[in-house]
Amino acid sequence: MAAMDDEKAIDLVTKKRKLQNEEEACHQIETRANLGNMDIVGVLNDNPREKCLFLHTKISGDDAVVLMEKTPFDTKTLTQLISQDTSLKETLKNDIYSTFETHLPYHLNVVKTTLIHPATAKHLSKYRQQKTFAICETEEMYKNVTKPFLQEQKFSIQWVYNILDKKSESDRIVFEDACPKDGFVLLPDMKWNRKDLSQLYLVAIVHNRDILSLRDLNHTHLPMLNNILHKGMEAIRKQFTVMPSKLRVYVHYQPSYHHFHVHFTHLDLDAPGFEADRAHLLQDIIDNITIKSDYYQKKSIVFKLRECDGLYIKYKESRYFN
Ligand code: G7M
Repeated sequence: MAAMDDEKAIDLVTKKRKLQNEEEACHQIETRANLGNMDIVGVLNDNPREKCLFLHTKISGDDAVVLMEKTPFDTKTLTQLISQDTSLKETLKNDIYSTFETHLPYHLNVVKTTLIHPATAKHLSKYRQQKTFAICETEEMYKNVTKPFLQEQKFSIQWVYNILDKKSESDRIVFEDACPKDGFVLLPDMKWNRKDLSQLYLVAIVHNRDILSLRDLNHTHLPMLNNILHKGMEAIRKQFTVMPSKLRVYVHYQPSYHHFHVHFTHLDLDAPGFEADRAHLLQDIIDNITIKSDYYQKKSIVFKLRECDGLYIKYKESRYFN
């Protein structure tokens, strides 16, 4: 009887391994099919601390950007992580200290890949590692340099319109207020894997298509801003049981895409872009505008630019550069 059970167990293990191998083979073929059709042009950024690699590639002659980042550990898979399926190769032993090169089971060793294809010169510049410089933009500098630059450059925000028109990502929408003036769509940011709540990252995109950035906001936008803050937090509480006290809600200046949107991230998330020279808390924005309607038209705003950014080049050519 015991021998029969052992046999069955072995049979099951063999079947499971076979299935896993088939799954692996299938994934590998898919992966090769996906990445094998591109040529590597060069490395845009290789960041060991953030464990990500950004590549410039070509697909059928078109530029493409491939963003690869190692995914965080998932504590739900601990029993699979600390198991005999994880193999360790010792690389150091000294007294009570040891280090290992670790090979995780296939399904735990995941890299998130984002593909931008066809990519524009601005995409290549956005992901290329570069020196950064702080600009203190006054009201006059915004009028004479930044705004004309934004109006002349054409960085497509088609992805935003696709979301608002329900042509893309409509199945991911967490909440919508459809009012054309004060409404918005709340959905997961492309950066979030939608699994790990401590990495929670959503973005609220407004229906109003006339607001380029923070600079355009005044008291007429208060109903929209309050809507986003309160309805957005409530929707996240309901859907993900993440409390408002665990959220960071902010706006980028300068944003990458000039259609007004608000970031909702988990407080524990070390998200790139919440530094003081880029993130403006939505609550502060509401308070500042309530106190003074033209606060963001008058205020000097400090932000950082990278040396290849078109706007930085414009500033370098301008009389404001020193
Ligand atoms: O820096 P800025 O405030 O413009 O940030 C724009 C945000 O939009 C970033 O956090 C991006 O990860 C996110 N994002 C960009 N694209 C192209 C998409 C997209 O196609 N879908 C979604 N859901 N988020 C995006």
